[in-house]
Amino acid sequence: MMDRRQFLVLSAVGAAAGVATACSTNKPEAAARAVEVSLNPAETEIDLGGVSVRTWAFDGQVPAREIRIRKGPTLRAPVTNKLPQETTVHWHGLAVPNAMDGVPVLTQPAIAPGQSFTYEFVAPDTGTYYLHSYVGTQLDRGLYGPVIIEDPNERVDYDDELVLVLDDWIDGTGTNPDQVLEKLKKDGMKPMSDMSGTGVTATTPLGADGGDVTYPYFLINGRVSTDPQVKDYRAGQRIRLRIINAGADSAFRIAVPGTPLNVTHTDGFPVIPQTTDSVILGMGERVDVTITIGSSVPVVAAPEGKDGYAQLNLRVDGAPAAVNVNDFVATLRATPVLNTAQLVAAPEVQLSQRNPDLTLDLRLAGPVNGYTWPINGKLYDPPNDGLAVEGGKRVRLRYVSESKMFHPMHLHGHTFQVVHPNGPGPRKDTVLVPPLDTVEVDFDTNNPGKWITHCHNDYHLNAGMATFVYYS
Ligand SMILES: [Cu+2]
Repeated sequence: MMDRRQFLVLSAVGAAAGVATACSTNKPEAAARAVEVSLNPAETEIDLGGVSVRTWAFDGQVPAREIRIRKGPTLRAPVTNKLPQETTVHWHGLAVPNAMDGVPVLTQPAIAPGQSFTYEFVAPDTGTYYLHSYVGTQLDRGLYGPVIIEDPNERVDYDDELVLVLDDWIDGTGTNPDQVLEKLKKDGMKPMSDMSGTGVTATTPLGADGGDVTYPYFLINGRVSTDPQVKDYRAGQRIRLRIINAGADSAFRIAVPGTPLNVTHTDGFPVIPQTTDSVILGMGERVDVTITIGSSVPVVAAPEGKDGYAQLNLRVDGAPAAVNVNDFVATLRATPVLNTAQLVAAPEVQLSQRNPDLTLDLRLAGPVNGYTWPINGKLYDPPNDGLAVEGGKRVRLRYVSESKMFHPMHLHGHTFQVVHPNGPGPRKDTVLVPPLDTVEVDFDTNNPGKWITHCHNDYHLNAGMATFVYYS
């Protein structure tokens, strides 16, 4: 085991050195090293598995090449913008210093075409994260990639690990995300007030409305389901799956036929382990599960309320999988599914017990006036309309949905703790707020700055569904 992990970390440093330099500072300790990874967003041609698209990506890859470092070293990431639009990079889920958060206007001027900006920080927490562009609808192109912060003290109880990045794909298929947003704003959406109910049931926890965009393809690790990625294993191996929903407008329910998922982490932080047959992830959420491989099986990710699915094949001893994926997806859709907000943080990462010093209500509405998604009746207008809080406090955010659509709500710069009726829920940075439901989260104001909180539906965000808290 130790050999494998040492190899993983060494190879990550080697990969970083391949594009730039893994350099040492004056200090001899390993912890003082910096790892440098350059990111070059540019227009490029990508093969999604027999489907060729012209899109925007980091260094010609979708997803971007994995960044994997141990907790400790400084990560330095010079970004050179080769796109025709301005851009930034956001380190989703990582509580970085505010100036490194990548939110235009709020934390930095966007990087103009041809210009560079260097992100540099020490990742404060271990776990499964990702980076993505934070300008316009660029997230719904190919501008995203996994970021794994390894725990040098982690007790290893798996043989291998596999990162799975889920995505909904439309760019380069005759339209692009900017055109999709323009059309949504021009045509508006039917107000959902005339629908009789939300469609929330035991088997459809996010309601009847899966999203605003119809996607021709759903991807795992940049591959369509008709030509999926194949990973080879031996029977009996325990595999840790790190699953990231990098989609823009699609929640996914994930399952492996005949294989229990042992959920160990959500949004990077450990939970009291729970076994489930399937798990649902909103956009921006992550989950780590371990599975024990029996025979060849696909990993299946079915977009909530939409046709189609994404797939990756786990091949055991070279044998093909004997699973009808269409039939499996139909069964999966008709079965209750675990929402990671129901989990409980592992004791070592629970917030200290403390009553909130301040509670802020964020009323989520929409669509109104065609296609806008206000919070507390206002559309995002930085740097105006922020919510003042104080440092050193426990703040409770109440996401109060007055909308008949689900919203994955994300807070930058902190990992909040979901509030359960009888105690702590999981530590997370993105939480599913089902239609007409209220979800409460607590966080400590220990990372000063202006921190956006927003819906991680990229089209809702671009239609105003954001606000920010600020403190010094
Ligand atoms: Cu939303």
